[in-house]
Amino acid sequence: MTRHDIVVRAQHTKAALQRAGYTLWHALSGDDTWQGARRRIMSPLGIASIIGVVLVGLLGYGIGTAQANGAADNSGQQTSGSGMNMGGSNTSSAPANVPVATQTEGAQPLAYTIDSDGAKHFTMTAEQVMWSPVKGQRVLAWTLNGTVPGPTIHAVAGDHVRITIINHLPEPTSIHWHGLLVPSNEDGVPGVGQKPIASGATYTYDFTIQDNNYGTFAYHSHYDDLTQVGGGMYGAFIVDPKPGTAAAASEPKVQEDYLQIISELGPYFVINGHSFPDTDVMHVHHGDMVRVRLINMGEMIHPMHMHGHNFSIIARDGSMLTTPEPGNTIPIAPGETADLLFYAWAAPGSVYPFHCHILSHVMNPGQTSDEMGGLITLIQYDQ
Ligand SMILES: [Cu+2]
Repeated sequence: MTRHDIVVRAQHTKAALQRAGYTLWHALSGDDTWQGARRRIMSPLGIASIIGVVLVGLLGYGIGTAQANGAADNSGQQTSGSGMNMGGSNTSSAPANVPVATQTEGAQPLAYTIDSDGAKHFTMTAEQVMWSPVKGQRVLAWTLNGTVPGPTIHAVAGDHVRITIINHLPEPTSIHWHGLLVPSNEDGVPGVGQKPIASGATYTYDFTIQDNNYGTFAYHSHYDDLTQVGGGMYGAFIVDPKPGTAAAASEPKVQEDYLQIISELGPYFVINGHSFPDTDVMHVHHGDMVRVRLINMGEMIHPMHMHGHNFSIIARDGSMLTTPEPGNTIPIAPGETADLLFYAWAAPGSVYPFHCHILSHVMNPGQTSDEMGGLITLIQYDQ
């Protein structure tokens, strides 16, 4: 086994460990009653699971230590294990040469150049960084351009686009254009339409966005998905309707337009790469119409509830609904997108939470139940 193989294997072990710890953390923190959780944990199966998790943990630690042996730890402050949180092991097996992220905000607009044939040409680099989901904690992230989420691609229906991916990951990758009606050889699925992009290689996707294919979409890795997508390799792909069309005329007129990409990142629940209290605040003014583009790139359904407002669900998966659906809670499943529209009726100075209603998803590892974390953002009325 080469050193590279050991590193890759350690990362895989880390992911398995993370998932095992995560499951146990869920059993304990409970989408269910404590009595129910305790019964499950004290059952023979529960005890066997705990022993299993501990064994996997010891194995993961052993491999992690072996590969990190002799290499200086330059990753600074790291996730520390506490209680049932397996966070300490998340980073102990991270390759020592992974740099700390130099940016703190993901989902920033991605600039492009215009090719000689008029195509909009975007470029992203797939790379690992140590990312901070919440102050004082770092996790190994698999990213595009060094942030979780990756940058936001913004285009117009009818655009010819090229997207070059430079793979600086220690393993192959590929990118899927989620919700875009592209030829199958541009769809980003290795073994179906393309070969994976090898570590160190560069690959350019090339397609034209169909005229009626506009709305809130996404992109994400489609290789070693649990590690790469779970590690942060995703972003928004927003397509505006063609100017001058009926679709463009019927676009909602909004004063504020927010994007929230929900996911899990190791033991953290994140919106745009951060857990509360470090999530982005949605600033509004009294009288604004506000759009929130929700995208779920995680592995769980999240019923997102908005305090103090009723919203209209105006689009799902990029398609406008013929009849908008009113509500104040929207369960958003893995892979789904939804566009919400609400009227900011309240007085300046008002603050309302928008949060997942599965209460174990509004906690960070190591927090007690009277603390808030995870999938919460605030709607702040500015003066
Ligand atoms: Cu949730």
